[in-house]
Amino acid sequence: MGIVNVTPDSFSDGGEFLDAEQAIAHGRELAADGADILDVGGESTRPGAEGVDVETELARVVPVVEALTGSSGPGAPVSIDTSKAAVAAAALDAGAEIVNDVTALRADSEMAALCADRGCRLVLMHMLGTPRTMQEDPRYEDVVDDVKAFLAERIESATSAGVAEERIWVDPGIGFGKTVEHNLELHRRLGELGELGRPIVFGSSRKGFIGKLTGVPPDKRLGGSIASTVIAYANGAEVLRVHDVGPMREALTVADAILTPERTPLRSPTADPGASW
Ligand code: HH2
Repeated sequence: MGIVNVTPDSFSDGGEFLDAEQAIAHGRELAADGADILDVGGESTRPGAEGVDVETELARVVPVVEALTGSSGPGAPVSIDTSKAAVAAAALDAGAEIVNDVTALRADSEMAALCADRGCRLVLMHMLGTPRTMQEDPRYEDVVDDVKAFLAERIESATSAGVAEERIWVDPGIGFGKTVEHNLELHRRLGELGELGRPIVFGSSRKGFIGKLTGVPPDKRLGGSIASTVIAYANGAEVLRVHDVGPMREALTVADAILTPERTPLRSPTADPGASW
């Protein structure tokens, strides 16, 4: 899942793709690099972020979703990263197929019915508190058990509102109300979320815990993001939400070959003097 942020203030690429043309070009590039899904978002959820109003978010995302879907799009399904039902509805109308709601249907009382009605895929993510406050001393009894119980309750809430269970994906919400140790524990014990019986989405790309471990700024966190994403994949994540699709795809292809050899066909490397190694 390649990230297309149409925002002025996202933590790692804020402002880079605010202009619709730039965001569309970026989405096409991510698809060409091998993204299977493009996740378009018009509101930053970084720690401390203020929300944006619905008109602003609509104006940012709808032209981008329109251009990246349909016959002129690059062919990867689009997900809309929003917690507002009006934005999700407009994005679905424009061609999006997945709703990625970081509040897991808690922010907008219309969201569950919309997703049930449209039959779209739905990502339910764990977050402790709100983006404005979530990093102020987050505490858990046991982070993995608590995240799992939360997601089980949100699945129940979504299905009782009419969302088909097989359309739901779950996400532990790396960085959303978690200390470095909470994030690391979620990597180590990610397999326990498999007991929810739904595909796991995992988004650690360039996030703060990598900076705290390595001391490097967001645009230099590729190495740390690869380590985190590969371990999440090895521990059961099926959808990896990332900024750097090309290098991540290569890392996951190699990881996949090690973990499941029968699934990986060999390719001929271009210009590789070391190919016979
Ligand atoms: N993380 C961010 C946004 N949306 N959605 C899911 N399902 N999982 C995540 O971990 C997740 C998400 C935050 O990252 P980013 O979009 O790069 O930054 P910002 O919120 O500042 O735009």
